Amino acid sequence: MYKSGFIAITGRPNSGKSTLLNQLLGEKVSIVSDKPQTTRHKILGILSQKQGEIIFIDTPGIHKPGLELNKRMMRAVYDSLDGIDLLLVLVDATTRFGSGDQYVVDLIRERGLKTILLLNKIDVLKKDKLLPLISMYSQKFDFAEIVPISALKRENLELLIQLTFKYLPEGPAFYPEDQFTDCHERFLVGELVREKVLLNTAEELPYSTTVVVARFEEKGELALIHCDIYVERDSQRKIIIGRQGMKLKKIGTEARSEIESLLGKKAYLDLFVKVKAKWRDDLRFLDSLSINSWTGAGS
Ligand SMILES: Nc1nc2c(ncn2[C@@H]2O[C@H](COP(=O)(O)OP(=O)(O)OP(=O)(O)O)[C@@H](O)[C@H]2O)c(=O)[nH]1
Ligand SMILES: [Mg+2]
Repeated sequence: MYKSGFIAITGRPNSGKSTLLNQLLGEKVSIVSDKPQTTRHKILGILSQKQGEIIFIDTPGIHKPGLELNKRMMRAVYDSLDGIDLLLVLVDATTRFGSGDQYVVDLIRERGLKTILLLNKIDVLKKDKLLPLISMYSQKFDFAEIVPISALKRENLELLIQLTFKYLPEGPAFYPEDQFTDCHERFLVGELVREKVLLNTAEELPYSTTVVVARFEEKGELALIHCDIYVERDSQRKIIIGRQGMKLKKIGTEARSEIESLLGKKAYLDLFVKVKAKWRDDLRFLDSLSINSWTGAGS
């Protein structure tokens, strides 16, 4: 019996959702960083196996939104819960249960979806912490399963895939077998640049940065790419550029190497850093950043 269905991956920022998606697929479709609120959109990852097709939806971390950007991120979370067959909730098992976790539990209760709880990062968890955590969570909600995993070290991921198939309905494949995401290359290129900015900056900069792919042109064996990195203040622009442009150069080198493996060709990458005050509350600018607005060459 061939099965197929949609599974959303939710949880607090930094719990490891995007790491899990990438490891499940064996492909990098969603950027990862040690900074919270890395993922800002719904990202589809498609896993085709003999038994069926699982369509995973990576989502932004659940947080209380203030600015318009954060409201839209939370809307993406709620949207992704509509019509799914199963919910995966990730918890960073190494952090203490707090109000943010309660917020997640309340959301799950409210939705009443079939839910598997994943206690992530067990590779760095003291063994004696696991059982108390499982018993605490099982009192909070009637989870279909509770599975300790390490997304990073791929512990229990095969088991997780088999378990998820158990909860999927019989159905046809929705995507061609070799397709592993619905994201356009142009979008992924911008995300890879943003990831390298996140990895090379600290404090409020990751939150205040976004990337716009202004040019994406493939000419035979070469990709010509021009990205604008937006920050909110001139002081932030200076930090990203760094002394004698060294930081921007490092960001560019790191991003280009991954872009080249993504596209399977040489890339010529131009990065510019621009200031756009309060862009996170600018409705029109945010509209222009939405995945659906990506059109043009290569998309
Ligand atoms: N030790 C350990 N670290 C992990 C594991 N999974 C993820 N991480 C780390 O946790 C951090 C956050 O990972 P992400 O995958 O970006 O987390 P996320 O839940 O997608 O975060 P947001 O997109 O911000 O909501 C990164 O530094 C990962 O390397 C794990 O199993 N073990
Ligand atoms: Mg993420």
